[in-house]
Amino acid sequence: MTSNLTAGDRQIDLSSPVCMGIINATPDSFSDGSELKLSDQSIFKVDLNKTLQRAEWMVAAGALILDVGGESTRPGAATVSEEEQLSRVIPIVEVIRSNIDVCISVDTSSAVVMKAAIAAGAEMINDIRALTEEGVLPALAKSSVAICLMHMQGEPRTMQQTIEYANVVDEVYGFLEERVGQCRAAGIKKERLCIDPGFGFGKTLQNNYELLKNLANFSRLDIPILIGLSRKSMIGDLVDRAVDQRLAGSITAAVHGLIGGANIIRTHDVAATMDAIRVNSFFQQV
Ligand code: 7PJ
Repeated sequence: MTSNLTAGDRQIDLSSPVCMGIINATPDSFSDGSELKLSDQSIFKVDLNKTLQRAEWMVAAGALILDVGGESTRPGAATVSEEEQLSRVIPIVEVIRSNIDVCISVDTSSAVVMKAAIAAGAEMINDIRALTEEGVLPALAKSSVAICLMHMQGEPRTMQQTIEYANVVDEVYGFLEERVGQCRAAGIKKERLCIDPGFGFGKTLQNNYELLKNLANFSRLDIPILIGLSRKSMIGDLVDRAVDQRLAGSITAAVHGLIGGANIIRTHDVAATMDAIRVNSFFQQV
């Protein structure tokens, strides 16, 4: 499938896979939030200069989308209030919007945060709850932003405690198919959607690799596929390394995703992931 993703006025060419760089604005985010914190403050407040620098660096390395998240969704994380999310995310969206020409995605499940993010210049919404929260579907139907629908079993705080699937690939597929149907019924054009099996979100190690191995199944939905594997436990559990030492494992997994037809790779390591995309794309063409 070689289509475009429509994100507001922007057309993102997916004839070759693209990178979504992760900009976390959460204090406990396991990979970069704490580095972006103002060093002399005990209360978490993101350093906008450092964040902008990171964003510029990711775009220079080839990211076409930057994903800004203010709600930590790592296993065990507590929910974050809308007010707190707004105070973390909106200044970042504004500073990126006024300095860099890139598609800004905001990682949220809240209609209030979505509306504010779109008003501040976000062109994509990445929702780990796939637009299931109150008021979200109609709010996005009125907009023109791109949308990522992700599968999750349970809620971040408890999702790794009880995990149950009869057939993980079929269940995730069925869920995403239903959510795509709901979006289409609300009047959201197919060109604005992408789907994500949600690696690590209420899934065992085995479940994650079954999904990765069977990623090509999801292309039957004829919607671009986004995957987020970067530095996750599904890598760490196999290589037994700290989060910032999981690059080789993450790239290996990403390449399997590319072979399975992934169109958008969500990553902390844009330069290395772009290299993997280029090598894999050439390999596929010869
Ligand atoms: C994902 C995400 C993912 C999408 C996070 C982390 C945890 N959004 N947000 N897909 N993961 N769409 O980055 O490790 O896999 S937060």
